[in-house]
Amino acid sequence: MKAQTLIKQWLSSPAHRLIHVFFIATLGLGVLWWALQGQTVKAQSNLVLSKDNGVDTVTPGQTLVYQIVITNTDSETATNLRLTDVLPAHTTFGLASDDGGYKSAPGVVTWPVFPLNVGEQTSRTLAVRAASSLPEGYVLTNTASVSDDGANGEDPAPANNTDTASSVIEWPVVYLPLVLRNYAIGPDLIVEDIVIGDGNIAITIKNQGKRPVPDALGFWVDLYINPSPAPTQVNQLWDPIAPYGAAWGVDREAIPILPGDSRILYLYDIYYKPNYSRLPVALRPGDIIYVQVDSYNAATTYGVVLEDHEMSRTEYNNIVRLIVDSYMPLNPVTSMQSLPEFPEADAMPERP
Ligand SMILES: [Ca+2]
Ligand SMILES: [Ca+2]
Ligand SMILES: [Ca+2]
Repeated sequence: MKAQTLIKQWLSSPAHRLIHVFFIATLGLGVLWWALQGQTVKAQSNLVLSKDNGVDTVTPGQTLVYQIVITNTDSETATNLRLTDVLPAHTTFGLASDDGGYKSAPGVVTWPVFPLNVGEQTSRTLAVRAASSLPEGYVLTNTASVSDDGANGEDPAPANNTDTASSVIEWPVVYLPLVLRNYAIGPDLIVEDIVIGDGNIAITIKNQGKRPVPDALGFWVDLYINPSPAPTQVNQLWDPIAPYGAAWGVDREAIPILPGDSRILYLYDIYYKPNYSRLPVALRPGDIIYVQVDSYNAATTYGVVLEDHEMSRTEYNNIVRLIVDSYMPLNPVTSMQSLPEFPEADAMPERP
């Protein structure tokens, strides 16, 4: 009983309470120290890689330029960084900056190793070309990865050492052949004006295209009076389809014709070909006249002058139509001096 009493007295004494508190506090501090110790941030390097090519869609055959950015976000220098990029299938390697090299067997681009200081950022550029046969909706996926030699500790977040850029193949809305057609650049001859008066017919032809009408070969202009059927295309001479008509060989000093320039042709002028013409005594109201410029060349399907619309196969604009509104006698050839001064030019496509 005496011993029990002594223990009770000790347990309830202030000295015991003090020791008890001290013991609990020491234990708590120890646990706290242990916990903090486990969370202490170790010195290390954390590499972060990001990759982008700036586009979401790409047309077949287009070149894609990828930018790969690597950052060391932690507190130690990273050494001997290895950067690799796995090219997407159906692409062709173009170039890699900073001496990057391509090995076709695994289809991987690698760069020479490099260090990256704390907080430092560096970038590499890579260009590849998408195959021209890729279908609409195909996804080109390109992944780059970086790692260091671990000399200053393991990367604490390896997931962000890799990044992928994806681009979806999108065919152009207007297909390539059509684009080329619409952008054909060449000469473009038109009949700008026809004036009937003073016993004559004046025909203004113009090159409204962006290239000169060349001077290598003269071209024909045909005039059709009451043709049936109406002329609609090149290589329709007036005489098989009209009772009357006329022809001019535009050659010699009339060519070349620069963009925007015009020439005026008259009945009986030096380009008029009486041998290939037959005119009525007079034009009458209701007569229908057609004029076609660059009307004939048996060797081609476009005449002599390959015009922009003939390259692009767009609307043919070389024929105009006119209805005569009043009676007008046509002057006959009055003198030989209005016939060609030069022998028949041989630089003209021969008519049948
Ligand atoms: Ca990382
Ligand atoms: Ca034309
Ligand atoms: Ca033509």
